[in-house]
Amino acid sequence: PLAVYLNDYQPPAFVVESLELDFDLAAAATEVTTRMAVRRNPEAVEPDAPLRMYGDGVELVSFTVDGAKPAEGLLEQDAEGLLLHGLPEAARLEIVSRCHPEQNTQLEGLYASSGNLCTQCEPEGFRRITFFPDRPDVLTTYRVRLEADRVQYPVLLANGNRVEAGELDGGRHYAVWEDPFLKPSYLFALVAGDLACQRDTFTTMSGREVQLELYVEAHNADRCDHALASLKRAMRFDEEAFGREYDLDVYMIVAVDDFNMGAMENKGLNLFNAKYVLASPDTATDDDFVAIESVIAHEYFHNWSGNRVTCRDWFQLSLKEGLTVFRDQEFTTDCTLFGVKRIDDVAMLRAFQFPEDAGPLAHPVRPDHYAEINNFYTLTVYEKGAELIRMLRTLIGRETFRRGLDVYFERFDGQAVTTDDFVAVMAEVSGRNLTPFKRWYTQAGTPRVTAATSFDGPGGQARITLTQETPPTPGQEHKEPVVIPMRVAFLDAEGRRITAHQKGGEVQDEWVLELSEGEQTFRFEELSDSPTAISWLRGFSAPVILNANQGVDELAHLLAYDDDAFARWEAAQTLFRRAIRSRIEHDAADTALEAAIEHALAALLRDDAIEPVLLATILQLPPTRELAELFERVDPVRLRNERDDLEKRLYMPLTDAMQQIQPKLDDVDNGAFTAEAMGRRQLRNRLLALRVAARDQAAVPEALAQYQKARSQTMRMGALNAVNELDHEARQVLLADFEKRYRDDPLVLDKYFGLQAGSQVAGGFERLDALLEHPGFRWTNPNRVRAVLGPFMARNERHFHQDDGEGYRRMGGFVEKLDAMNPQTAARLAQPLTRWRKVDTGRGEQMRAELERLAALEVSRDLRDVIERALA
Ligand code: DPP
Ligand code: ZN
Repeated sequence: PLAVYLNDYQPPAFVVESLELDFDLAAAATEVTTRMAVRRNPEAVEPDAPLRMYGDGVELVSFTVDGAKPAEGLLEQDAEGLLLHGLPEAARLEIVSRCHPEQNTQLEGLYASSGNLCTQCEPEGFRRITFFPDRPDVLTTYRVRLEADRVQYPVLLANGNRVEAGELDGGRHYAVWEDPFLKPSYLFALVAGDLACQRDTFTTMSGREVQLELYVEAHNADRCDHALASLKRAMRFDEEAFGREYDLDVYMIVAVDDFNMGAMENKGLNLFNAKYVLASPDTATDDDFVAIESVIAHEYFHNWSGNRVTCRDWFQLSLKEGLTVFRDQEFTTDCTLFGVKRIDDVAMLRAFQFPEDAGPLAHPVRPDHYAEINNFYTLTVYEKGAELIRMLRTLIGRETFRRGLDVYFERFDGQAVTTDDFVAVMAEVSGRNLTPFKRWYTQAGTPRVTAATSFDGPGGQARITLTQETPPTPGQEHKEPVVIPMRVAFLDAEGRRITAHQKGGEVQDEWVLELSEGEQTFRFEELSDSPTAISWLRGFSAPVILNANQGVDELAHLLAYDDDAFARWEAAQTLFRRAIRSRIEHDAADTALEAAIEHALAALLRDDAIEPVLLATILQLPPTRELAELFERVDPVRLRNERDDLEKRLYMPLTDAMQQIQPKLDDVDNGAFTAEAMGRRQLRNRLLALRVAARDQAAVPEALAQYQKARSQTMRMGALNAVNELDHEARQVLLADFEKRYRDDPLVLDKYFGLQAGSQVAGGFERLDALLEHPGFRWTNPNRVRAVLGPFMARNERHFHQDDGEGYRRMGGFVEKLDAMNPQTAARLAQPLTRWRKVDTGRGEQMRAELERLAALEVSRDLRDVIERALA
């Protein structure tokens, strides 16, 4: 496909001074009247350029300029929409157009879901509703009139404040909404439907009362409390931590069943995938509760980082997403215990973003070209983008960073800006030259850092030498060094931090070393003791792959004592990785190493002081997809088997120790939703799963009993997850019961689909067939499709990577089928196939063959873009 380039950016030829949209809503065909006042943009490059209005699948009914039809030849319709030539300095346009919500299975633009009408406009959905200069740097105020059948669509919502409503003849009614804030079209939203409203209020820090309204289908009205409580916590947090106050009088959230993304931050009217709203203890796990809280917060935080200050163009997507993920991570950390949130974020980055950054779809946090912007809502733009913000804060300090944010929001309020603008503010407030830092935005790939140390006895000196290198990525052969903040501490034999100073510096017990060259040496003097271990990259201070060549004893010491939760967890992860690497590379287990790991884990299980949630997290081995990154190419089936076998070997001797902890966790299913209660449940479920994996005979009946007695979804899923890899009757019994219990509850049914599709138990293809035949399965519902295809490709190595290629052909076929309905979701689900170069040659060639088969078909631009990059 043809690419769009950042370097081609030009300001819009026209500004839109105001916009009125009238919707005559119906599912089959909706007529839209668009009235806008346009004026030539003084910043435009060409003084007499035409006005570009994008339109995608929209029928043009009529068009007038200042009340008259444009003269012959002035209005041009092309593949992208409309071009209007010969406009004067200012003009009023009126466009009548038509779109077809019911036929819209792409779920971009205006579409129908569960009998309701709703919209998704980011990034380029507005042009599927009407003709408009649909680009994020065209900001205007909106007045929206909605008219619809009163019985079918009793609720009519749009952005801003409702200023008028009333009844009309013929069983119809209307509502008028005005949004006083300037916004780009991607933040437009409307909803028409039959929905129940749960209400609450929030008083802002300046004493204004805001109405909070959560709209769901009536049968879900009892699953809204958590979302509303989360929203209020997020609103308070943004005031307290960032000084940001809400601005409209009402904040609305609508839950939608069919939704491509997680949620959407439309001004004053968020639309949410129902999965990130609805929760009750019977239907949602603790993880679901936490995810809901973080997505609610994320979309709320966008009100400032994204809406009040928005992106100039889509290359700047991380301006709002990286910053907003950073903000929601801060919020969740605040609600969580003991740094485990940080560990979870790092685990996700490693399992998903690092592979992306090392594969054919690698791209910079601020890309410089794209063929389809839908494919750039990635872990790199979001999660790595958030790491960049975090590093900036580490480099300039918390207070300076906070001041910079204040300046940023104030200076650019109501504007569409760039990541360069953001960094420039941080440079200004800190007085630092951050130009070298900006390479993080423009260079793809995960930097590799090597650390070496030497010591000169107690009271002596230490030297740390750090080197860095970023591997080539598609289109970027040569990389420059980036600025890497490396947080380190020296630990003594009891695990206490050692003090020292750098030349001319203060005595400290922790440092942030700034590595900005290819290689640098840092010197420390007057160490108070001789270090037993070095705690590296504390808090995961930079998104890099570190090789510190630490010995097993040093890692065990960190695992036992490190006061940084990340570094403690990382010590265990490093040991696990080393054991796996040895098994794969030397075809044999390193028995001494594995014995040492077992010994360290045993000590951890005896440690009464460790927080349950941290223990649960540390005990978990890395997932296969992360381990695959250790190798050039690897057989994923073998890797999974070795991983599972390592888990079994390590924990078999520890089943007694695990059993002994369990009685302390007997009371966990108590309905409490504190971080502590959730952490204890997590540990209980982890121990159960590890005991099953370690073939502890007593564990299976315990899982059955836990399932039967469970009063919460967390404990029920804990039991199911524990037995899901067992070819055992218990598994079938529980799954059958679970399906029966929840077959009419789509969100819980998705869990059932995920368990079945993600299990490696024999018969994976038969189960796959059965799931697709299940009455609850619909190809048009992204959650359902993802629930089946996602876990099958992510966790079911045995079937997805079956050596005859059956798994690849099946998934390729599904992607092809889905692509005809929903290209955005299809392109996303195709991504595991793009990893063919990482898979052993025999399988890799079959994956590639499936991609080539798809490439030869007429596929969507979204899917073609992914496939072409994967094959390049
Ligand atoms: N709704 C998506 C998000 O919040 C895209 N903006 O990240
Ligand atoms: Zn976002």
